[in-house]
Amino acid sequence: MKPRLPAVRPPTFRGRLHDARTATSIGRWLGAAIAVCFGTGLVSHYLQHPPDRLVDVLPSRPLWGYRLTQGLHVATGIAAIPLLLAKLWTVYPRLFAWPPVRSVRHALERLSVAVLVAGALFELFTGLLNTVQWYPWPFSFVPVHFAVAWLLVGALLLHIAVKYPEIRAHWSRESSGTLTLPATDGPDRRSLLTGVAAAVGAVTLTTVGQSLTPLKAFDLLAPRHPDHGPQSLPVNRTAAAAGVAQVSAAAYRLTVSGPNPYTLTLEELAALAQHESVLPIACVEGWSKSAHWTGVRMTDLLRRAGAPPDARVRVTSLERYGAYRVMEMGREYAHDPLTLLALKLNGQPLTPDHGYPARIIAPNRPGVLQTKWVTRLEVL
Ligand SMILES: Nc1nc2c(c(=O)[nH]1)N[C@H]1C(S)=C(S)[C@@H](COP(=O)(O)O)O[C@H]1N2
Ligand SMILES: [Mo]
Repeated sequence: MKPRLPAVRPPTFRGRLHDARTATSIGRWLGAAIAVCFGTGLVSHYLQHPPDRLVDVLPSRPLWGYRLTQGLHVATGIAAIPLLLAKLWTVYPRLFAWPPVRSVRHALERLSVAVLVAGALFELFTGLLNTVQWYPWPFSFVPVHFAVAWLLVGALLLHIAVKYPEIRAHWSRESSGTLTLPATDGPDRRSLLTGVAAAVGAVTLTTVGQSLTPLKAFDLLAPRHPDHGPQSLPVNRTAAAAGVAQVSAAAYRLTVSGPNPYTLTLEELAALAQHESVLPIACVEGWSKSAHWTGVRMTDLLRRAGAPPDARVRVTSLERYGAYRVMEMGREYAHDPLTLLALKLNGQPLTPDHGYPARIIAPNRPGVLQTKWVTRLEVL
């Protein structure tokens, strides 16, 4: 912070914990976390809600792609919480500076800061509550979280542009020498930064095991543990919660519509060529886990219906209501040999909560689109 108007700065805020060097140090980590969170958020959004012209080009590889990007999205969002709090604490004396507006540049800066702070608090708060599936607000999460992300990134770019001279001046330790402040970091700043790093490390270590399974022993704070659930796989929405009654094997039918429509019983489905895929469920809420799936290749089912090799498919669940009852797959997913209508999980028939008798499992795909209790396929 260049002490441009030193007379109005309350003396209690002269310490190096509230200066521009500290704000820059924390700000660049916060900026990096927000950048990764934004980029991976875009990936997640377009995989879940692709515009029509993207549907057929969305790649089904790498098969761990969504697991990585969504794991990073949630991990960087969580890490950004202590970073944002520390950054706000560092700069808050400036938020109450007087006079509130000194010039056009200053007004722009304050406007960008207002949008930036509100946007960042909103995104991290709604994102964190989404990981525990708690929605104490009247709007729907996805479109609003997506829209405010753009607002936040716009405000961040404006902020960086307006602050560029200060950021450059305080980027490295040596540059503090251009100020009237001492050139070396004192123990105050160093201990603040160490404390912030420790907080980031602690929240990361106690949550990242929800998707980075080698660290699952430390997963104490995440809402899901990768091992907790039937067949050693978490369940996002149980059959009871989805209103799907116990499906009887005798009554179940898979109907496939297309040029040559057909219907199969469960026995007939199980008699078709079975294949195994090792693929993760990667939930948008941040947990993910790999599993062994056995079932019929989607591409075999489509070929049998006379589908052209670039056909899309619409998948419908037995679930009566709910946002994930119907899902569409572009051609890359539908014709990937790893994409299955799975009947078994880790060698056992699916439990009702994992989608008995049949569910979709496809590579590089958000968990919400791995439809459970599948009863209908339509060649599009
Ligand atoms: N029909 C249907 N399929 C669904 C869901 C759902 O609510 N209804 N939830 C999805 C979500 S959000 C996830 S993360 C995965 C989880 O699969 P699992 O419960 O077998 O782990 O299932 C998906 N399939
Ligand atoms: Mo999910």
